[in-house]
Amino acid sequence: MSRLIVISNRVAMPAGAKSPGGLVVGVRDALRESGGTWLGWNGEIDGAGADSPLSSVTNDNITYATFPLAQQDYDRYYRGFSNTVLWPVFHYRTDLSRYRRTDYEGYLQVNRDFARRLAPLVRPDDVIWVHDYHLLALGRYCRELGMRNRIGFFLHIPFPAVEVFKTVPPHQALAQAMCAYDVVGFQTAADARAFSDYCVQCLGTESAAGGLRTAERQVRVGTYPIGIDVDDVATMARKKGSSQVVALKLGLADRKLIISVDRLDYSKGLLERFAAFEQLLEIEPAHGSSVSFVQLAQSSRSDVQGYRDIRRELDRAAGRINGKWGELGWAPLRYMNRDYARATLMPLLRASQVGLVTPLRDGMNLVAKEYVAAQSPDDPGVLVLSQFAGAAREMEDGALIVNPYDTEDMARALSRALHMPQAERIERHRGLLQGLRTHDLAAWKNRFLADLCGKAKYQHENYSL
Ligand code: GDG
Repeated sequence: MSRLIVISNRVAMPAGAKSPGGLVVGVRDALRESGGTWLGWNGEIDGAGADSPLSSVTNDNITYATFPLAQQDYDRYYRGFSNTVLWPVFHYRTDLSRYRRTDYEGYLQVNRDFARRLAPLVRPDDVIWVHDYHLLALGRYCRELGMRNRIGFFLHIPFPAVEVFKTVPPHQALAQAMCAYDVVGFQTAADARAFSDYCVQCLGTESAAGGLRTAERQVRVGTYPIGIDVDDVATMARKKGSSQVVALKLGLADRKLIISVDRLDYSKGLLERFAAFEQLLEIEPAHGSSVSFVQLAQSSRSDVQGYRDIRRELDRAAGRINGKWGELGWAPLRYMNRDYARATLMPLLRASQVGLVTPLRDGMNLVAKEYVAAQSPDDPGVLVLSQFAGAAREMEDGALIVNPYDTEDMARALSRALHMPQAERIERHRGLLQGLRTHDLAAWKNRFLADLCGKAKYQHENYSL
């Protein structure tokens, strides 16, 4: 039986996060089923970098093979090209992109190192699944080293429109490298189309049924919307949660709760969301003392300039809103930069009346899905969701879809959500939950692997999004 090898920038070790998120669970399940290896960076910086040995730990049928990065590789590959060019451009923030040729060379070098580390681990019938924007070029280096295995790639973030992608100077080389994979998967049909359009228009690649045809191979270009483990989230949400959840509920008294949970990232639209909440207080001052907005923002990539800037702006905006609207015993906006356990987050989502998920651009957005799964079906909260989250494609019938660039639109949606009758909330929630179960985490993994391996055990329903 062929084994699976998963490669991602970071590896989630078995003894790491006590309550791993959806993606980690999905990848581990896939690996456990067929036995396999998860290869990637261990999160540490070490002078030896590419020369340091691979360290391996085997647990529950999975081998975790990890290595450190040298400081220069981290600066060029991770902080530089991945997070100061690809991340902003793929989220349509070309203004934040800072291209440097040395960073790009470092990016390619690390992609080559990943391939070099992979080569001795691979058997001829292994199937290889590569994840995300850090490793766009890995497939190409695997081929150069003679690997003829089935190799698939999944992009977790959006793929931008052709003219936007072209702002990345080495756009041609990157897209060509992506065509070394057998399957290139995206979150939404729009992302898949943007990639195919680019290849046809700018590389002259021939389009073929289900994808593209290059001189070397048939590349399947597919849509695989990532989902969540619905029952896992629902079970966690029903628990009482930590003392922090209890304290929040007590502090709320009869006030309604609007909640947002994000990584602290400029793509998540937090400033625009704060403005919408303020507008709600302005148009309906009665909400002033009857609603609380809690924004949890787990800090991330704080050594990248764009992230430091957004953090400063958010601190300022939160202080201003509370200064203007707060009372001695109450602050309307609670903005927290901490990492919370999932066992705390899920009951918090359930305790709220509105889930406000308004990224300016997002590959999928798992929080939107977790919010719905965490609700009580008898008295569910309402999801207010940005039209620019990949999740909006699946959730437009049940969520209130908003344009995050339109403050009034968001404020009106918040008001509508806060006043929505119970029967309508139940009806919307029922439809959303059904969708979550159809496109869950197992379906995502099975559909991708079915296309990659062509095996009956990964059979799936055909659906398009
Ligand atoms: C990328 C793409 C795509 C949040 N705060 C804490 C915490 N979280 C968890 C959430 C959720 C996850 O982190 C965030 O997932 P998202 O999907 O919302 O966003 P990204 O991190 O940007 O993920 C995205 C995703 O990949 C999967 O393909 O959907 O579009 O950008 O699960 O609950 N978890 C813990 N503490 C926190 O404080 N433990």
